[in-house]
Amino acid sequence: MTTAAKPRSPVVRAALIGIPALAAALAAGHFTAAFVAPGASPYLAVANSVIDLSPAWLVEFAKNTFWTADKVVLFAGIALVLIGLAVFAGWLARNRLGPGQMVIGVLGVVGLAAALSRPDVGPLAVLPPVVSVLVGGIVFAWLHSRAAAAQAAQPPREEAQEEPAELEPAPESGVGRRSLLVGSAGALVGAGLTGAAGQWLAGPDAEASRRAVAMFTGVKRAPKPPSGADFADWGTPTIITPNKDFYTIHTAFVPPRLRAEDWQLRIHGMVDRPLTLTYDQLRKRPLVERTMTMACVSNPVGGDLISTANFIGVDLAELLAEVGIHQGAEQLFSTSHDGFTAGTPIEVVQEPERAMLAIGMNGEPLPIEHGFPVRMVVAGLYGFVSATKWLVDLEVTTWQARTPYWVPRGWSRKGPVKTHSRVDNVMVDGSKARVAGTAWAPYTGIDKVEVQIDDGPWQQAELAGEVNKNTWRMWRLETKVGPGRHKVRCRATDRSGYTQTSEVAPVAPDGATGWHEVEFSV
Ligand SMILES: Nc1nc2c(c(=O)[nH]1)N[C@H]1C(S)=C(S)[C@@H](COP(=O)(O)O)O[C@H]1N2
Ligand SMILES: [Mo]
Repeated sequence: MTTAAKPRSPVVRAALIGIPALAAALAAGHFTAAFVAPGASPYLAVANSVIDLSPAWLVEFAKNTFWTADKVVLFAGIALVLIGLAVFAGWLARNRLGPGQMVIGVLGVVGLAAALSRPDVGPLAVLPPVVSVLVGGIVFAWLHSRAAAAQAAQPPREEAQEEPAELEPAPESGVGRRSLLVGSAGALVGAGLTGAAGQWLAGPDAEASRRAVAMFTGVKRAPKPPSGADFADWGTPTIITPNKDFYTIHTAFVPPRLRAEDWQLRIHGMVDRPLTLTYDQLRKRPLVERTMTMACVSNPVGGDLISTANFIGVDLAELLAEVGIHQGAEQLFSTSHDGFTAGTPIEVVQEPERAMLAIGMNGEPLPIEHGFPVRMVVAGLYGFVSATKWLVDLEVTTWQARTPYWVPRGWSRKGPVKTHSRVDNVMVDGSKARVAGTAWAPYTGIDKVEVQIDDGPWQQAELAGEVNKNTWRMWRLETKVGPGRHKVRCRATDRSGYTQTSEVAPVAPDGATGWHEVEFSV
């Protein structure tokens, strides 16, 4: 038993009470949510609500500053705020338990509001935050009583502070001191185990369902890309992007984990014969495979938020013909299980072989983060107006009647992919530069790519073979260069005769423009 122990500082004591109570609360809520509604896990619900309530400029700033780490930054930011509040609650409770419990109550109300506002949960969503508050409150009170027991063994504080010169090392009881430490550590370990169990329980379902879906049979396969369709040895990407490298963009904090067995798609609105499809019904329809390039409107000039896959699915125009689209319909309004929505021009999705409900990607069932079990993919439109993942509802409607997710946040209603090109690589060999890159004008097709070194003449690049007009196209050029520093830029012309403008536009509201330029030296 140490008698020379210094009294614990009030902040350390507050942290030892508050942080384990917080961890226990969140873990208990997460665990409960695994049974009733994974989206109602208080931490995740708050994070998702923060994303939804953030003003457009902040989301944009976070995306531009942290790129795909924006979720990690948000995760850490919320954690820091919560830890601060937990320590504050512990400090408020330095004399009496009540004021500290108040903070827990307020946090509980925030968690409850966030959970209930999630679009992908039912009324049982009240349970996880309520369990959080109860468990948080109990653990808080329990640690508080341990701390109080430790303090009871100390001499009265006032005396000690009046006569600092005579202050002996305050003999806090070793037993009491250890009691709080042991309690805190125990609560933290318990929280960790409970949280992990919740994660495990909520997690494997979707992955198991995805494995059970396995392969698709009777698919009309896409033609193999012709040999020489990429210039990968010159530094371009391959035509097909492996699933693990395919860019990923979604507003959801964690991707919804749906099971194919539970999935249903409602097709309704301005249609003659509304329809509800199960996964089995969908996969029994004629399946086609198409090589398609997808691009994000947030892709900056020269950026890599663009990828290509072999998507397997059902032709959307055929399905819509079956339900019968009314005169005057303008928009196909698609809704995700997580509440995200997109609006696509109805005439675009009625074009044959342009839009699909995809269930497979590069020979596998859709990966969870790319929309398992079903997503939309439309050739030639940015993802934010067309590529709804975890698709659950299709409403045929007017532009007026429904406003999709990104529109009030400052983005455009319409989003045709802008014709673009990018320099992927420059290899210098003596006095020769070998420049290679990618060009895309999905649904129109690339006609020509030109390359300019410094202020020299525009030279026509060699185009690789075309896979189809919906897919990106690789180009290369070998040219003589003198010693020194150089700039190389490129511009594409599509099959409508349009040549990329040099005018620079930002990504919002409807996609960046400008020529991509790269420096190199010889
Ligand atoms: N449910 C849902 N679907 C979504 C989004 C989203 O935020 N939520 N983002 C869209 C955007 S902006 C793009 S660019 C594509 C990205 O699809 P990917 O992640 O498979 O590349 O998905 C689209 N579908
Ligand atoms: Mo996007």
